[in-house]
Amino acid sequence: MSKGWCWQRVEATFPENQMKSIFRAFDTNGDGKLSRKELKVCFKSFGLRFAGFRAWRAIRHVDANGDGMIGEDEIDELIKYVSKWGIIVTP
Ligand SMILES: [Ca+2]
Ligand SMILES: [Ca+2]
Repeated sequence: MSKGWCWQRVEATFPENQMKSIFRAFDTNGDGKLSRKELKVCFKSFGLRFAGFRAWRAIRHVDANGDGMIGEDEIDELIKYVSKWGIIVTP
């Protein structure tokens, strides 16, 4: 598989609790879940291109209960997922 245009990486390291509070901060409607729209804004803020596409991919990959959003208990998986893009989360 070739390294596609969509897998641009950023270099960023966050402690886990900071990363979680960043994700929570992007829950703009306060329902405790990250929608695709909220996630897109979040990824954009990391300087990632194709944020909308990434948000869609991330939710498809991470959304365990199938409600189309990232809930509190799915954030751990999301953190693992974004590490592929160079966003490294340390304990
Ligand atoms: Ca929300
Ligand atoms: Ca979910």
